[in-house]
Amino acid sequence: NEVHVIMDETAIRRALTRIAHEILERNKGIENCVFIGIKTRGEFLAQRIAGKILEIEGTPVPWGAVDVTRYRDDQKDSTATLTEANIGLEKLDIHDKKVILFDDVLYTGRTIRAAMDALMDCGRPQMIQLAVLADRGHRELPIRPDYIGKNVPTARSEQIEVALTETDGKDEVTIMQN
Ligand code: 3GP
Ligand code: 5GP
Ligand code: MG
Repeated sequence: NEVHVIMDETAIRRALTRIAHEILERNKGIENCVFIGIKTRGEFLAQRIAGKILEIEGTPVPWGAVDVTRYRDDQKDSTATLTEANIGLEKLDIHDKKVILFDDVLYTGRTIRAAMDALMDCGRPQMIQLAVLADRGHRELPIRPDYIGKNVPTARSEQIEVALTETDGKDEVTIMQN
């Protein structure tokens, strides 16, 4: 098993800073935007980029997380909940908002489809955008990310491992050839 580091701590920090600026540029600021991270690691990407935007613009962005495991197309009992994070006890209001979804790795696109399904059940966003730390290709649905940390061409047999400080004690993206 060969393991290669494709993003170290510095590369991850720079990519997230760049994405924060790209989000601000594309949306001409951050008004009316809500960040939603797909659990587990997408949640921390949403939180970190919200933190960077607070530093850059001085504006807090409402952010939360969604667990879509039970919403996937390979599950029968479909329910998902938006969990509030930095916005007190109210439910994250996505109605008429520009929702930016965050995930660590984009692969087939099925998780994102499930997340969009979950969102639509909670309100009607004005728009949905997608940010991912790594895009490994192999889409099975017509889904493309708006913000990409790193494009990582992979074979299906390869596996990307994303370590984040919050969950894994360090920031590192590696690729593993099985
Ligand atoms: P995440 O919840 O932080 O995204 O899906 C559960 C975890 O398993 C994911 O963590 C992800 O990092 C890891 N994982 C690795 N390979 C795969 C894969 O091919 N499919 C899915 N669904 N998860 C994977
Ligand atoms: P998709 O639904 O696009 O096929 O897969 C996306 C989801 O599965 C992401 O939330 C991601 O966590 C997980 N995933 C798919 N492939 C990989 C991979 O190679 N590495 C990691 N870390 N996660 C993956
Ligand atoms: Mg993920």
